[in-house]
Amino acid sequence: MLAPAASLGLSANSASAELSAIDGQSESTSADYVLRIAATPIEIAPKRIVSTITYNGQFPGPLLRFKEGRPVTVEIHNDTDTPEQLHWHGQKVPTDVDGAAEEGTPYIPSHGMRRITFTPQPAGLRFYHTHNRAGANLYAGQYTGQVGPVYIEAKNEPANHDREIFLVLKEFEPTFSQGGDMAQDFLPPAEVKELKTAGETAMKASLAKGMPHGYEVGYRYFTINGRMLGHGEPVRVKQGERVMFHILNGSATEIRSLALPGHTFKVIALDGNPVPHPAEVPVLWLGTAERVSAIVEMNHPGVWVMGDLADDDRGHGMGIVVEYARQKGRPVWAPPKPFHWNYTRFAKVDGSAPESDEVIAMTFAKQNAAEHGFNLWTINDVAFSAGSMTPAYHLREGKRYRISMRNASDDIHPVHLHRHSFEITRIVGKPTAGVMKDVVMVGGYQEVEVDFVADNPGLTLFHCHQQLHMDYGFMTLFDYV
Ligand SMILES: [Cu+2]
Repeated sequence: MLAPAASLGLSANSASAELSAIDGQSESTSADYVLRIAATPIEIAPKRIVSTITYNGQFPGPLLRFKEGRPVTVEIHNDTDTPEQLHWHGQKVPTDVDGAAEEGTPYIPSHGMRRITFTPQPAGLRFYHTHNRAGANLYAGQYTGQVGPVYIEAKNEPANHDREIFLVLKEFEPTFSQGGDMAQDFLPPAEVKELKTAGETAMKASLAKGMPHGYEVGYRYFTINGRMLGHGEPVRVKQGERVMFHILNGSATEIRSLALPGHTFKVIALDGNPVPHPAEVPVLWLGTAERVSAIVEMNHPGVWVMGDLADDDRGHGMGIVVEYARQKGRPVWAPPKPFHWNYTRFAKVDGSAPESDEVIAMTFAKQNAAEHGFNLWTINDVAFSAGSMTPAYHLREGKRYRISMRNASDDIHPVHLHRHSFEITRIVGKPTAGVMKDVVMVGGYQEVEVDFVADNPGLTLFHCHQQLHMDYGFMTLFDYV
């Protein structure tokens, strides 16, 4: 799948001066990986071909396998008319590599390229994706097919499974609607009355003024690994096999679920980080950009649909067939029993997190339809401005910070911190410890606390990973003093 740089005949003059300045390497040095950003057609089902922007002409982008701590050089070519950012999601990398304009990463110039060298870390399931703002443009940012998985092998990679399969969940052909978002109640209920009152009061006032609901995004097609349900290669398994699924929600905006009738998922890692207490669950829930690594023991022969719980989304493609050897017939779907997705299920038993040195308090709020019909999002009443890009929080290296988040909206926000991992320390009204992540879903009118150690100096972006939310204000910057 991956062509070594040399075989693509890269000429010395294709490297920009800027690149030489960044990594100081000679232009004749071969890159370990080459990624090429371009608009391409992709076939998501027979004769159903969508136009999107991809990495190397395929969706998902090629799986990049790195070894923890072994430096790699990646050349990123941009064959589009728009300068691009490629973000190494979930990795502890410097700001000039991370792939966020807000942190000062240089753009990959339109019809140009950047060559970067970095040391992959930490081990586990990561990914790469565009970090461009899309705003009202549904052909930009992560609405496109610019998503690909990364797997960083640990120095002592455990082999507790027979094989591994990567699944990337992704929708295509987005459109706007104005009906308000559908409520999802898969998180344990833990609404804070004061937050609910604030959110509902603001919404009522806006609607009373005659405002419509702010725009939401819906999709026509749903895929796993770029194919609609029934139109890709099935996952072919044998009875008794232990299959490790590495699952990535590559959506721009959607929270996804996944179940396999008659089977359970033993969750081993969240966002690539091993959990202290692996546990079996009947269904997985993944906010935008979240990853789950889970082992399924294949002990229920048949031909099954592994799919999203939402009938409509599954009916429009969000699923993949799992087929046991020597089994025939139509793939069967059956919904699991109602189940609450709770990160603490995988947390330390009776463990407590270290004290933090400082608490950063944040309240998230929505101003309904306030910006040209789009909801405007604020953190402590401030909507992030791409114009000023002023860091709002100043960190000291080595200190442990607690971000105490209060969500005064009914939406679930998959909140993401760049270049650092965090530990969930309080959720659903209870203290917890040991679950390390880089995205956490903050439920409607709920509170979540996460701790991180400031161990990677430089500008650091914090934002909701829902593209509509991050593009309309839901973002802030940390810097180190
Ligand atoms: Cu959000």
